[in-house]
Amino acid sequence: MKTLTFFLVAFLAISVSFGVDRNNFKTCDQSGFCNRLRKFKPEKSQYAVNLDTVIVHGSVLSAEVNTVDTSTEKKIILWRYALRLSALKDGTFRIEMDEADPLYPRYRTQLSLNGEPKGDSLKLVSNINGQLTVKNGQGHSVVITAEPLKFEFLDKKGDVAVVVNENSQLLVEPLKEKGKKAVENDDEGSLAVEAEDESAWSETFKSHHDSKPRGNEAVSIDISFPDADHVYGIPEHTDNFALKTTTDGEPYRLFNLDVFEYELNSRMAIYGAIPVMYSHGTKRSAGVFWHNSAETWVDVVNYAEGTVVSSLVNLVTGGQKRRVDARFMSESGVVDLFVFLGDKPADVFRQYITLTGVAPLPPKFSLAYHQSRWNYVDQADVRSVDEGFDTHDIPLDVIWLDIEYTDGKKYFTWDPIKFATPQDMVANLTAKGRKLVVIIDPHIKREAGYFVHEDATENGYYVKNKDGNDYEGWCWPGASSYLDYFNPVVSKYYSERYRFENFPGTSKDVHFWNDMNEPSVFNGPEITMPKDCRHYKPPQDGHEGLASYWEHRHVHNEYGLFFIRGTHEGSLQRADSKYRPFILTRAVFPGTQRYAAVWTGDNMAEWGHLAVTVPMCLSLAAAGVSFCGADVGGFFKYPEAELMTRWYQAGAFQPFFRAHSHIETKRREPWLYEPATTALLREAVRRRYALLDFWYTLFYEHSTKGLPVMRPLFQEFPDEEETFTIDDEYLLGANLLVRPVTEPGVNSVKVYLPGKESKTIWYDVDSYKAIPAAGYMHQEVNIGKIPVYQRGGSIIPRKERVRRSSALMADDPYTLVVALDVNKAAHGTLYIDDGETYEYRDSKYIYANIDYKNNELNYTIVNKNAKYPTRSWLERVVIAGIRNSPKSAKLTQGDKTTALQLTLHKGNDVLVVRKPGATMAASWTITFGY
Ligand code: NBV
Repeated sequence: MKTLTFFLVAFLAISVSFGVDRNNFKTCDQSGFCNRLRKFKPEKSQYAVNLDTVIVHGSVLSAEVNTVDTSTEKKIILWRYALRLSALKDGTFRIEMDEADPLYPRYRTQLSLNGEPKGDSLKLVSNINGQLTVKNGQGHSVVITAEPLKFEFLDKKGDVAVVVNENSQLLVEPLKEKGKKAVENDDEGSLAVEAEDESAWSETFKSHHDSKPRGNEAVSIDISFPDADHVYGIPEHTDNFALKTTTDGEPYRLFNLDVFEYELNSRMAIYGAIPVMYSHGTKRSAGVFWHNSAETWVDVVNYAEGTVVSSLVNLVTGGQKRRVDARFMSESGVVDLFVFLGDKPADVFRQYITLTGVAPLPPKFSLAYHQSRWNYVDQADVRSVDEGFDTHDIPLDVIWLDIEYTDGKKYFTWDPIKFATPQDMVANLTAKGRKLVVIIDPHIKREAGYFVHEDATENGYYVKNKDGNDYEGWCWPGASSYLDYFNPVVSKYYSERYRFENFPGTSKDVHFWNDMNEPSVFNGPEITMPKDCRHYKPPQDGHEGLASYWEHRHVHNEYGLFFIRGTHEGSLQRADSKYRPFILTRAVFPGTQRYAAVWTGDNMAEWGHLAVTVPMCLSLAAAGVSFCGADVGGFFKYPEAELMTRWYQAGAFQPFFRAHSHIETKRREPWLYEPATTALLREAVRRRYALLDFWYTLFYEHSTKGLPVMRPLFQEFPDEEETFTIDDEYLLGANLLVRPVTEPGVNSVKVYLPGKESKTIWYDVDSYKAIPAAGYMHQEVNIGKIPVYQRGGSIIPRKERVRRSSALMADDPYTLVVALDVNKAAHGTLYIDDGETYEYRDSKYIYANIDYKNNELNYTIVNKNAKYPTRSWLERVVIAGIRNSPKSAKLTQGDKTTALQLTLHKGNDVLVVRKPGATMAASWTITFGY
């Protein structure tokens, strides 16, 4: 107990000192493989295709690749590899390369793909002079140079869009047996592979020893993006959205880690790792997805950046100005690279999400406002916070409970004194349409009598240490072990803990927050699990010893995904798959979006941390995770009124909107500020609720079309170069441009309004004032102003009667805001359903097109057999940008026609149609007469 207290005090002490303790985390130099691979710069690639072995069948080209010793006349084969190039639907290719006959199987990432990717046709077009050309069904080709191996991916016009192994950094380190010199035989004789290096078999970081039982097994690949101005992606980092050249410092690191008090503008690893990268330039967008779950480092060289390094490299590339090169280096796994040929930003984002899956339609409450704190201390506290929102007329959908609700940090239990009657607490919330979210972390307290621990010990459910015994680390509960979710039996056991009977006090209105799932281990190397820990691998004949388990090193970045998959499964099954689960996760990996929303972890109440929420969420959204947000107000430290106000205003326009704070910070529920500030916070939350149906429609469309909800400007304006590096503003869907104020003490901010060329008009949503796009402009911002602009040509649904929770607004009427474009036309969509079940899958929803043109506004339900009997109706239509006032308007619905009242607000040219009263359950038309 003493050790535990000492440890926790020390831990909390670190957390109040502010600033990341860099010593806890490796630099590239301190990581054996990163250091080794960064030095690997062969003059030419050692890999060559054996042309006699090439087979093209269906959508796959397969061939043997060899590394060859060219130092002698004889050209001796050093090692053999199996290569596959597959053509996939939607303009995607995949390169896979593994050892032809590895000593043990090498790990292939298991969960990130949403099923087996669909193949396209692949034809061998030519095979001459050591070059193979293949073509997919869409007219993209790949030219493979056999020796040295190189892949050139050509767009439909025949221009090179992506090159792989241009810089000869393709590498698969062959597995070897310790103590024996690895020998590969071939027809010509045999050759010993390089002499043994001691560091290959063990590594030390601080006091942590990594036994590396399989030795070196790294993989790497380099990719060039000709014509690219920038590359983006590879979240999660605190850097700008457009990635920077790394050769003058550290590469970007992808290794899920609990880095508290993370630094800004850093390439250090934090909680999430998504190895997808997109390139963009005026000519095209392209992308790659490096499908690997081991620790990964990524180098970037942008030749246009003009650094010393890039100008040196310019010499190499013949001064080609527009080009970005990248290199992915992973500690283990196989070479598995998807290539996206775009050619627009929306195409590459979609190509990635086609592989890894969309975020399913979330329950509607989860898009509303969430109130969290570490911790609401007891039921009385929860009740008073809940009531506080009502007293102060601030809508709220969810209250969150952090780790202190448990009985001594034993998950799936409640503190018997502070949370003695959780059912009552939940009932009190649900009476107002509110929900509860409780935290479940992956560490399991090693305490005799705790059922999870007993079951896990008895049945061997824990991750094992390097010697094969249950691994024991330190976390919140003290001595802890970690369930091995890689074992399907364990995963099932874990999911079953969520059954209502196994977690009494919970109901369908209680949802889950999965924290610390990197996994965080306080006394582990880099605050995580040792890499030589052992995970389950399905038993297979002949697979013994090292072949019978995976090491944590192979699966690290995927651990958190297995964990949340279990939570998702459990949340579904507890209510017979009737209700949509809501889960929040901190660790991130490709595919996470299929199960959970993501927040950006332990940020700080500082302006820089507010600003970074935009590039961080933009980058996650491009990498498939649209449901993203940051702790509103900042986790550590206390936000003074101005910062708190600006953070609420920003959060109200980001997908996941939750206030959260550290246990040691001053309480900060909105009414604890001066009344003037409380009013501003209230207003920000109310603005979120007014737009909730807009958000819900965007998420519905994400689930059907796969495009990010939060978008960089260049996704919609791909030819406008100024937008390529803008990451302090963004679009929600295609039509709402948001430029949150993230600077203190300003009364004006610079806003870029794109679309000059196409004569786009933007409407300030507060005044409906039309602003023709002309690039940068200055926007005045008093403390109440949130710079948000609606794109001309769009229609956005709103609900103006804001109530205590979103559920209470379900039947409320709509206001439609029609913002006209230069042609006096506009289009929008609206999605309506019950907000929480899966019945929409049986047509119990409404999806409508709303179109304004030729003096007519049409609401047309698109799903023909729509069976959702909404009671919502049309309360108001606002038409912005109308010059001439129509004299009359009439509504036609079914066989009924009604005359409507109109008011024109001159100056801003806004026409308001009052109370049309049409039901939203059937199509209607409003016709304007002149
Ligand atoms: O569970 C406590 C916190 C939580 O409030 C926070 O949001 C997480 O990111 N958790 C981390 C544990 C450690 C915090 C120092």
